[in-house]
Amino acid sequence: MELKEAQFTKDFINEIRATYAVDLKDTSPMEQYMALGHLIKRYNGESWTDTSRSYRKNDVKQVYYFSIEFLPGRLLQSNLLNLGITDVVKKGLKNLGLNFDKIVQAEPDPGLGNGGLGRLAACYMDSMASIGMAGNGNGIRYRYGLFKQVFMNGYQVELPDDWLRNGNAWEVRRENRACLVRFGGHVWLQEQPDGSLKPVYDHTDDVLAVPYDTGIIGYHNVVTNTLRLWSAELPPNEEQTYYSQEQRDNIDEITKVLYPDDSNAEGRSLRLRQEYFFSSAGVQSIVRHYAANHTSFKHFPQKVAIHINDTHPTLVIPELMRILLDEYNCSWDLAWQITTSTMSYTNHTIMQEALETWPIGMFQGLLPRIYQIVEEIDRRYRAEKTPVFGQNIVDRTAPLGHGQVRMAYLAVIGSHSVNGVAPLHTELLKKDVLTDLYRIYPEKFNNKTNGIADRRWLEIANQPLTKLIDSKIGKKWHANPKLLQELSAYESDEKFLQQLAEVKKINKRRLADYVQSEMGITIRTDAIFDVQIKRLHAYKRQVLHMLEIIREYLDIKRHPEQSFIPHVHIFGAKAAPSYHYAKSVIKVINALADLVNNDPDIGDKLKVVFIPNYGVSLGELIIPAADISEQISTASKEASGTSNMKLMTNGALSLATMDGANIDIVRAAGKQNEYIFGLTANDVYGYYRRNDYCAKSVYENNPELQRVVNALITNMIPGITTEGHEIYDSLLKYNDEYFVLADYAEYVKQQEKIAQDFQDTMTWQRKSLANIAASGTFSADYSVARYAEDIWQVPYNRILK
Ligand code: NBG
Repeated sequence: MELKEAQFTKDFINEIRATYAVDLKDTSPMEQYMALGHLIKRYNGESWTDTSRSYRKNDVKQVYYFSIEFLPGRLLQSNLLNLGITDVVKKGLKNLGLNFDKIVQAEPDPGLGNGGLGRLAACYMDSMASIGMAGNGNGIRYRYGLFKQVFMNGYQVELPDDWLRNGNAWEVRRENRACLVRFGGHVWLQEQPDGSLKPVYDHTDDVLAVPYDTGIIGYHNVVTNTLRLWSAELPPNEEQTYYSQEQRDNIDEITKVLYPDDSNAEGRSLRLRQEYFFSSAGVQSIVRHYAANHTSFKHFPQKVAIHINDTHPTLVIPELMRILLDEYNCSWDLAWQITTSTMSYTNHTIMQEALETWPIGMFQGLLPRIYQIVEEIDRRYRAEKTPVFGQNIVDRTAPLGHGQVRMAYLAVIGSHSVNGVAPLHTELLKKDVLTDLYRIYPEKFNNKTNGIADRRWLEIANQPLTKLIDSKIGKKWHANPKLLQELSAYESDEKFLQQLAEVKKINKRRLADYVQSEMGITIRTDAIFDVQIKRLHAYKRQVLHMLEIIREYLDIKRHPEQSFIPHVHIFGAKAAPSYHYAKSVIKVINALADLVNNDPDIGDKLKVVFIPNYGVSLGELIIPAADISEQISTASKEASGTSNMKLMTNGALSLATMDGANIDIVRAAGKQNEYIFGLTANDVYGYYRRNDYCAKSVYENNPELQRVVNALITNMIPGITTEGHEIYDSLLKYNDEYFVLADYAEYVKQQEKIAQDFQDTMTWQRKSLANIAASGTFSADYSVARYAEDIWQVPYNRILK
């Protein structure tokens, strides 16, 4: 948008006065941030209205991306960037004597997601708007985001994240678009005068779903899409109904907290209520919007695509069926045809425990009408498929089985497309996790490799690098990130490689300053910054990284005279509060950090930094500073990974197993530019098949490994008696479920190679450059373009191949 500095300063001062009734000099950075947010929202108001109007007027097909998590990160900088007014606003604020960075920091980072899944949903929102696609988000407005993590005596402690305390500058409450969501009660079918059956409800618990909309601004294209998050409230008190405190609490609870767990299906009925709540409210509002502009539902799938992001929103399937059957008198066949042509589903994990199931009793009690519909879907599925595929396979895959409602199976059966998030992951879905359903519906399965929001991870998070790239290849890559490939032309340009090294230094300095001021740890910026940032999970193997630190520590202690390339190990990770083992790993790494960081024999050769409360904003600080990107999951377990892509774009070299999208990164940047080690997915499946993995014999055959693992139980690391034993036992007593010991030797070899290679700055920077240049292909712009073409069948404006 066009904006003159004088206009901006005038508007900003007026906004401050109108909102806070004080002079600018008396405002806090939080107040300045809120005023700025409101002002920008107002500046963008017309574009938002115009976008919705034009979608309506042209009857454009719309995508609705349903996700129980959205992890957008702070919005101020990305909105300024996408509107193209960053410089004007920065200059204006500076001339008013304000500190832009402080204002940026005042914005709370909405923690409405756990990790990759939620962050991906947010990246996709940004990209859909940026390529000019009519894409809407639909989720939950949690009152409290993911817990704030602090460490006390090295243990993780969870504090509430009160992100709405000062209000939310970006959202608009739309009470006039609220709808009722029904839970519980009784339902029966009553014959109507025309002979049809209609459900009658009795004693239901009704909840009012109120939408809060946030404009998602596209990159330099005057498009503003909508992210709609629902909040649960008391219904209007029409019939003078009295609500007990318990009923009020029950309603409040629905949108109070995000489940702090991204892999285990929570068996709690509150989670199911959350899922139905936002699925139902979302579908109701889509149908209402559609019905206001169309007379027949026949063409609904030509106008609406509903995407199910992991299993949590699967109830959109029976909910759309319910509305079409009960409220619009569609026949079952027509309703089913409309529903399946509208729905598509992404699976995000191969971990069995993450495929949600609900006990039928609980499901039926909470959602009686929806259960009737699921039962009918199940009955028809069995009737249709048994004659063709046989009883066994149909029993294994039907929506109802073993007393459970099986959400992933319902999602596959009720959708026209099922995709994995990296080529290996999609293959494993076909071969293993969903193999029976793949036999029945091979045509539904396809791959859509994940992507990231390059503009956030480079232009916002890494301005020094952005400037350097722009100076060489111009700015066209901002809108078409594959053009980063043009940087390859500079691989032998030593001056450029030197500049690249300087940029990395600046970013390392920035992180080092943070670590110094927040944690009191001094780290040297000429050390290798070796970064592992992701949720804490056994399969992601933070333990393997931990063993390497013990090895390095023991090495220096035994040979203090030997030269050692300084190494800083940086972690960011939250553990689910109920995930005991993960919390023990945090404690051990913190204890190890205390030992290493305070040992005078070690000095500044080796440092361990576990930065608390990892999230999007800390990612923006850590990622640009990384030399090494640790992507060391057991092969076959990480569906894709996305921090691997962000780190690559910022010039980090991957220390990685051949898992998830690491495989694609290696293919894009070249194996010689990464550090690859360990078992492949085939190797892992081979062990499963033969059942012959023996962690103990790996241990017994490697004296160095013994020394390292024994450190967990020999009091070398103070304060971890039980936690050290737990990890030790997981490796040796319980036969090392995630093959940490099997991969140890190769991992160490790669770490040694890294230390060697790091000394040759030119070669290192050449590898770094190869990663940056090849990373454009992982932009979410391309990922959503592929979803648009292959799955959603919706148009978009920007040409992306
Ligand atoms: C996660 C996977 C990651 C993947 C993201 C985004 C869940 C359930 N899955 O590997 O573990 O990158 O989804 O697809 O959070």
